[in-house]
This record gives sequence, structure tokens and C-alpha cells, in this order.
Amino acid sequence: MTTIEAVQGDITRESVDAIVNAANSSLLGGGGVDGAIHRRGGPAILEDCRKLRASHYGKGLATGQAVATTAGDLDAHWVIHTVGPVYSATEDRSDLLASCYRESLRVADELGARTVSFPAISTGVYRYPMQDAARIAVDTVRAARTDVEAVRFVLFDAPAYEVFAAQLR
Ligand code: AR6
Repeated sequence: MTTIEAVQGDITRESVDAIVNAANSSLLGGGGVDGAIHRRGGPAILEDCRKLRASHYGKGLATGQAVATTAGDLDAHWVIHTVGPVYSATEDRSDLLASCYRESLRVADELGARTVSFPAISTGVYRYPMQDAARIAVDTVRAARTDVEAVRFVLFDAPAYEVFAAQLR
């Protein structure tokens, strides 16, 4: 059984086995939660990302996939980087967003992570509507077959927290 909860806060302050990053396919950093994780986690994360680019992801990490690095100075063992879809009003990309949560949990299982914190993937720069994103996130984690014992959705602001909390009720 996986316990699932939503909290409001800054994901870079989490003390868990793995923190999930809403990255982009370059894996080389960006704004939003990605920027915050690299800033607080320090250069070791980017160093690992560069190595992954060179060894396995020369063309970048595909949307919906996930890969782990060190968490550097963060209070976690690993950062799991996943690439959410850019929202489209004309094309249903919910499977790709669901894949981010599934693949991140699969990577967490490979690592042996038991506690994992997720941000609201794709809901910032990638413009996914919070309501849809929360439904996909909660449904996918609830349906996942995983050894992860505790999943925390860490929402940056109160409106996002309310949407996730309502979805969990
Ligand atoms: N803790 C928790 N949530 C946060 C934090 C934080 N410290 N900072 C922002 N958020 P975004 P995306 C929330 O834009 O939409 C980057 O440049 C934010 O309020 O970080 O998947 C990447 O490199 C929002 O609800 O990710 C990519 O290029 C959510 O995190 C692109 O943005 C996701 O917003 C990915 O876009």
C-alpha cells in the first residue's frame, strides 16, 4: 500500500529518498522547479545530467520518460528527472503526463526509494491546466504497482494545493 498526500511547500526542502524534477529533454536545467532544484542541489546534479546526456541521451530524454541522478546537497538520495508534455488544447497528451508519474515510480523502485515527492509536473511553463494535471497525477499514482511507501505531492501555492487535496478526497 502506498500512502499519498498533498502538501503546500517548496519541493527542494523535502526530506525524502527521491525528489522528482519537472525537467526538459535537454536535462541541462531550466526555470521553475528545475531551476530551484539545481540551485539548491548544487553543481553535482548538473554534472550527473551532463554525463547521462553523453552516455545515454544524446538526443535528450523523451517526453514521459524518467532518469535518476544524485540529489547533490538536497536532503534526498536521488533526483528523478522526468519530462512532462507541453499542454495542447487540440491534442490529448494525458498519456504522456501519466507516463511521467509511472516512469518516475518505476525508476524509484529500481533505486529502492521508499519515499518520493512530486511537483505538479507540466503545470508551470508547460501550461497544463491544474485540474487535469491533478486528476492524472492522483489517478496514475493510485493505480501504480510500486514498492514506494509514501508519495507526497508538493504544491508551490495554495490554489494548486487545494486542487490536489480535493482530488485526493
Ligand atoms: N517546489 C514545488 N513546486 C514548484 C517549485 C518548487 N520549488 N517551483 C515551481 N513549482 P515548472 P513544467 C511549481 O514550470 O510546467 C523548466 O524550465 C510550479 O508552480 O517548473 O513541467 C524546465 O526546465 C508549477 O505548478 O515545470 C522545463 O523547460 C510546477 O512546479 C519546463 O520548465 C511545474 O512548473 C517544464 O515545465
